Amino acid sequence: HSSSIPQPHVRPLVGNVPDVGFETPLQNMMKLARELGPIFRLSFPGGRTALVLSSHELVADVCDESRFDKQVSGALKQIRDFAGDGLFTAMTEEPNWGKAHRLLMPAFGPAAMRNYHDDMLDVADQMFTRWERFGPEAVLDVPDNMTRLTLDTIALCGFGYRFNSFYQTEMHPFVESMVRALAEAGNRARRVPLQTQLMLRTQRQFQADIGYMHEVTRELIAKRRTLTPEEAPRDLLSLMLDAKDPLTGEGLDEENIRNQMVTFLIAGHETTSGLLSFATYFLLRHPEVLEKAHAEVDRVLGDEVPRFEQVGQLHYIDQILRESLRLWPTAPAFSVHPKAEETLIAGTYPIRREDTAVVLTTMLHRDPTVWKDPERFDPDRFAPEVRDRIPPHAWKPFGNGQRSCIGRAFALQEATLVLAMMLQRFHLVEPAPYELHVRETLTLKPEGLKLRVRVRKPVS
Ligand code: MNH
Repeated sequence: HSSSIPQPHVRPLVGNVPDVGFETPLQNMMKLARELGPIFRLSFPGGRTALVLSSHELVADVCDESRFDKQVSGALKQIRDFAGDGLFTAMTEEPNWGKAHRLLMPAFGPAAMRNYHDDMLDVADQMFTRWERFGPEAVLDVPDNMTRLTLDTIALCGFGYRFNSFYQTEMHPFVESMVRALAEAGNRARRVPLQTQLMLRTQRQFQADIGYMHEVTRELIAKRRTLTPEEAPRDLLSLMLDAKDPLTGEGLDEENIRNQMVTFLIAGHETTSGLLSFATYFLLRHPEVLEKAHAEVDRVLGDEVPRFEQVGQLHYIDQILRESLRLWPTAPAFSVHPKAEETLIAGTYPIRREDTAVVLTTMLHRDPTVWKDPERFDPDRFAPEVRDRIPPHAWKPFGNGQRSCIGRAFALQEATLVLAMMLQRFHLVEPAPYELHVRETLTLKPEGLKLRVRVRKPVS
């Protein structure tokens, strides 16, 4: 019966790898979904099978956590070479997942966001002050700026460390190592293992990048240990060093703390910087949305430095971010597998325990049975009076259930604050017509998006 699931032609040895490709695997899968429909099959070297899902009915079924669990395979499994059993790459049944999840949850709850406000403001102010000084003629690279911003923000909020990316010409070397290692992890998942074994230089570079990332985190821990308890900031790092899991009474060991730090530095900035970049892209494209957003920011913030309470009142900015995450969810897919040996998806499609169900979020978010005119950018889809009508599993930019994004509140707090400050201070100008070019490094970014800004009003 499984033969009724569409699949691109399977080639010997490499299976469907050429269909997915290396530069733009996600966009190639989007194309396949448009051709083959809401479920299709891919076969990979080593006998791995993936069912790629993009309708909200099929996705709702695999979001049933009593039958499905996160699958750590493919690129995620390769990322374990540097993020180990950190939250993102741990398997649910590994004791360290539950332990770290329970221990860290309080630091990511809505109440904890207040603690991060001053640091978020600090870094955002660095970026916007720099923009002001460059003046209205300067052409700013949006993803570059947003990446510096989000990396500095997570390092400062999480570990009390300043990368000071806005005071350097080059991005911090951690970013280069991280981007290269993430790309290699993705590529490894699509090669036959023998290929990787033959690529000696690539292997050496991968090991060097991993070594460097670990060195950075080791230094951060060592620096922290030189501080007295009174001097140490109450941040993620001090929580990880001191707190005990309420269930087992155990703390996290040093290797796991390092894995969590690499995880937060990666997961905590790539996706949020992509979100801010896409949101900026959509604002430049939609003058009527831009105008409404300026009006809300003026009403809520006036010309004051934003306070924590005000960020929660920027409802239209929040809608813009949600709609940006609908069209370009910057973590564009997640994977699950059945807990039992075999089950049926939506009572119809058989899937085995070792198979993967890939939720292709970018196409789920374009399911025409849920979203009217799905390609159109329209923040009003998330207006308070209509958002309850969106089916429960139709919008999943942060993944599913207990394995969903722990940093969701953090990301939205940061992105709302930053977008609002940008609109408060500047008129946005598109320097030259930009054609969207989505670059994939496991996450998505609008590569080459440029911006000029004209100061609107001074902020006191
Ligand atoms: Mn985040 C898991 C998307 C920001 C830390 N994140 C996930 C998943 C998605 C996701 C999707 C689920 C992946 C999977 O099922 O395999 N995350 C995002 C997006 C943004 C984001 C779209 C910003 C926008 N994430 C952040 C930030 C942090 C963070 C900011 C940290 C400060 N995310 C995580 C961690 C996990 C995760 C940690 C793994 C959680 C777990 O499995 O316990």
